[in-house]
Amino acid sequence: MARRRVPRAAALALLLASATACANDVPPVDWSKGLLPDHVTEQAGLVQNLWNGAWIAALAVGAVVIGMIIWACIFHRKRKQSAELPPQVRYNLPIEIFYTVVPLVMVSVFFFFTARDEAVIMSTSETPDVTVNVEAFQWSWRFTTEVGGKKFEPVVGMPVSDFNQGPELVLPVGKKVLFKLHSPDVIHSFWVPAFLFKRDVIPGISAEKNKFEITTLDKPGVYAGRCAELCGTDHSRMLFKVKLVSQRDYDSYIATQAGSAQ
Ligand SMILES: [Cu+2]
Repeated sequence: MARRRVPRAAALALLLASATACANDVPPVDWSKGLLPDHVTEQAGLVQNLWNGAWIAALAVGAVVIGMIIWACIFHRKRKQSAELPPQVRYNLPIEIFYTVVPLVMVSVFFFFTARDEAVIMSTSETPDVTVNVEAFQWSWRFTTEVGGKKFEPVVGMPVSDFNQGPELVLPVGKKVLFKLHSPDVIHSFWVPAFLFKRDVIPGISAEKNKFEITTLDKPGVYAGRCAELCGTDHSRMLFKVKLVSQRDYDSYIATQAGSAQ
């Protein structure tokens, strides 16, 4: 009886594994829009797809597992009072291989897509349009922008209760922006929910090593930013805002800033 079920179970596992593999190729799904914030970088699109794919795969696996539990509960109940044990399947090599291989396949599929997307998300180009040096300190942020060989006066913040009152980081849409992160005191974490990305800012790790790059989408607006690592008394007030503007608005913003040639 058990032996007959093995090929069927193996076929099901194959189907599951291939369904998991396909899940990541589907275009961005809108149903999750209410669950993750609307994103404003190209890289965040990959994160959104990865997240959707992982959920679809997890739901498919969950549905099969719960279905099998319900099936066993209904069709394999103890019907009559009897001392006889049902057929035992201990030391069944095919089944043991099966339930070793299937989870390995599932984990490998998750790992493959995660590693593939992470490699893209964490890559930096040699030619960013804007470089932002981010200094996270107890308890706010200092943003120093470099554009076209010029370095501008830092924008420095103070602890605030509303991100709109925090330091403002102005960025142009449709451009490559390189962030270099640095902390003089304790561990902080640079987080803009609309980037679907956060990164720890660790004292002792140079900004040259701790960096990431985004390509902003054409979505002008003001987006909240915060510290995502408990860093002391005013951690919750370590808020800032990212303002995405058109290139023309960005040029006039830069023109009003005091800067120095590098
Ligand atoms: Cu912090």
